[in-house]
Amino acid sequence: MTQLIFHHYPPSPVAEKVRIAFGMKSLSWQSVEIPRLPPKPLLMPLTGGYRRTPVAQIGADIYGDSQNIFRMLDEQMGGPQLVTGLSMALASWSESVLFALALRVVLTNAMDDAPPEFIQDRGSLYFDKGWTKAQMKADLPAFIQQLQAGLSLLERHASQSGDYLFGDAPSQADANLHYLLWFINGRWDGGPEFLSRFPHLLAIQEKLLASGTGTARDLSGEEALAIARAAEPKSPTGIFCPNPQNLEVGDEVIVRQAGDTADPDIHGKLRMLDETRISLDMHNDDIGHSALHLPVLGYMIKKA
Ligand SMILES: N[C@@H](CCC(=O)N[C@@H](CS)C(=O)NCC(=O)O)C(=O)O
Repeated sequence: MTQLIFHHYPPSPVAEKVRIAFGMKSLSWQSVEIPRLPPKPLLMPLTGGYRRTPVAQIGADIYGDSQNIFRMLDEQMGGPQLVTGLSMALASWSESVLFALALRVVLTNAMDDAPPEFIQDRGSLYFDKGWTKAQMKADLPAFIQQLQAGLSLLERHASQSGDYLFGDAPSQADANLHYLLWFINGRWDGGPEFLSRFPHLLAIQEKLLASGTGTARDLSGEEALAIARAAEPKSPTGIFCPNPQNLEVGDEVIVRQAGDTADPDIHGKLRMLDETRISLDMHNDDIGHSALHLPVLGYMIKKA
């Protein structure tokens, strides 16, 4: 049986970014469906409070954030290598710029119909403090314009890039494109017409969709916790990069999402630090010892 466990919910676009990578690698995986809103009682013991979706698990090693999950897939799951320095850089830009714009467009359009607690929660994660419905609606055309500008840069590139964004084989860069298109197309009434202006991007997405999302088998949240409980973390420990904060293995550290968001602080003991990943040793009454892995880029790391 596959050891790869994926905690997600079907409508999550960031989870879709990873599911499409499972297809690129033809992986078998175990699927745990988590709630769209906190509380997430069967996930929190694994993540020490990290609440974003998706999360990947191998035994007692827990991987938060899609950029980190892509790295883990290449390191541990075999299949074609998907990540390059440039694909990671593109992932960062597509999340911080394009996905942020797409979220504004989709959520502003959904504001009058979606459950208020959902809009409130996502507003606390993604929008500027003090945002109002009226302001979001008034700004909508300006955000659509920016989204169009961003996608048109990728469209211009795709018109000359070959079958995929980085040539003849799919990579993380294409997954970063796919989740944006999937989200805009599926969750905004005006999405299909808006996207029809980007035929080369849509052609890449069609090829990705044809290769699917791998083979999934359902697993309950309780089973996933039992797997973590029965395992010990297997990931490396040590400091493997220049270390401007002079952190040492075993230091109590706090990691939080960069920016002014409602995400909680994550507390743990430093297990491993390299250029792009921080790993924390966590201890929890329910599952015992686990390791939480988060990216460095996009996260503030501080000694507690
Ligand atoms: N940087 C994170 C962003 C993840 C993210 O914002 N995911 C959305 C779902 S698509 C989320 O966590 N929403 C709040 C939630 O699920 O509780 C990543 O790449 O994984």
